[in-house]
Amino acid sequence: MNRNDTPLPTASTKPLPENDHVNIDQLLEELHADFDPVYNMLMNYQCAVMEVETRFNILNNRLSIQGEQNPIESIKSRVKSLDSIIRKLEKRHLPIELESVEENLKDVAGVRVVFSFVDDIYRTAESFLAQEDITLIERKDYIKNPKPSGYRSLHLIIKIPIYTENGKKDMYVEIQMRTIAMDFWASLEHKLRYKKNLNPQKAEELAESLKECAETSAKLDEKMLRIRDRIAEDLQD
Ligand code: 0O2
Repeated sequence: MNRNDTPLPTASTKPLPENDHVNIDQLLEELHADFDPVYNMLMNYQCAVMEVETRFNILNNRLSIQGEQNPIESIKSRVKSLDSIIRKLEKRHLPIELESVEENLKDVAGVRVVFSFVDDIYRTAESFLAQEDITLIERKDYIKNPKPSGYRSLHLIIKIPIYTENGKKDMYVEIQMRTIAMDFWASLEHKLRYKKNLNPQKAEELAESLKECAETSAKLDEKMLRIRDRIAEDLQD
C-alpha cells in the first residue's frame, strides 16, 4: 500500500479495547481519525446525488412547459453502503483504500429516474447531458439492446462537480433511466436474483417467465406511447 493512501477501516484494523478503564477521549480521537475520511467520502457522494437529483427536478419542470405533463414520475437515489463498497473492491481484487474507491468504483452514487414514456427518457437524457459541467463517461442502452435476462434501462455514468468547503470535486454518478414498467420488472427480477437456496429448476422457470414479462411490458410501453401520441394529436385539432 502507498504510504499516502488511506485504508478503509475494518473491524480487524481496530479491535475495541476490552478492559474497563478505557481512555474514552483517546478512543474517540482514534475512531475519528479512522472514520472521518470515510464519512467525508460518503458525504461527497451524497452531495453528488443531491446535485444530480436537483438537475433532473429542474429539467422535469422545464420540459413540462414544452409537453403536456411532467416527464419524470419519480427519482430514487442511494449511496452504496460501506459494506457493499468493500465487498465490491474485494471481488475485483482492488486495494481496500479510499483512493481506490474514488478511482475504480463508478456506481457508489446511484440515481434512478423513472418515466411514464420511453421517448421522455431519451429527451431528458439529451437535455441533461447537454449541461456543460456534466461529462459523460459511459452510456449503456439496455432499452435498445436489452440484457439476456430481459433487463431494460438506459444507463449513464457521468462526472459532475460538487462544491465543498475545500473547493470543487468531480464525482462519478451512475444514472439508471427507465419507464414505470421497466422499473416494476427490474424490482421483481432483483428479488429472484438475490434469492438464495432456490431450486435451480424453479429458478430457471421463473427466469424464463420473467423474460416473457419483459417482452410483454416492452410492448405495453410502445402501445401506451402510441395512445399518448394519438391523444396529443386530438388535443391539437
Ligand atoms: P445493485 O444492488 O442494484 O446496485 P458493474 O455495476 O460495473 O459491476 P455491470 O453489470 O457492467 O457491472 O453494470 P451494469 O450492467 O451497468 O449494471 C449496473 C446495475 O444495473 C446493477 O447494479 C443493477 O442495479 C442494474 N442491473 C443490471 N442488470 C440487471 C438485471 O439483469 N436485472 C436487474 N434487476 N438489475 C440489473 P448491481 O451492482 O448489480 O446491483
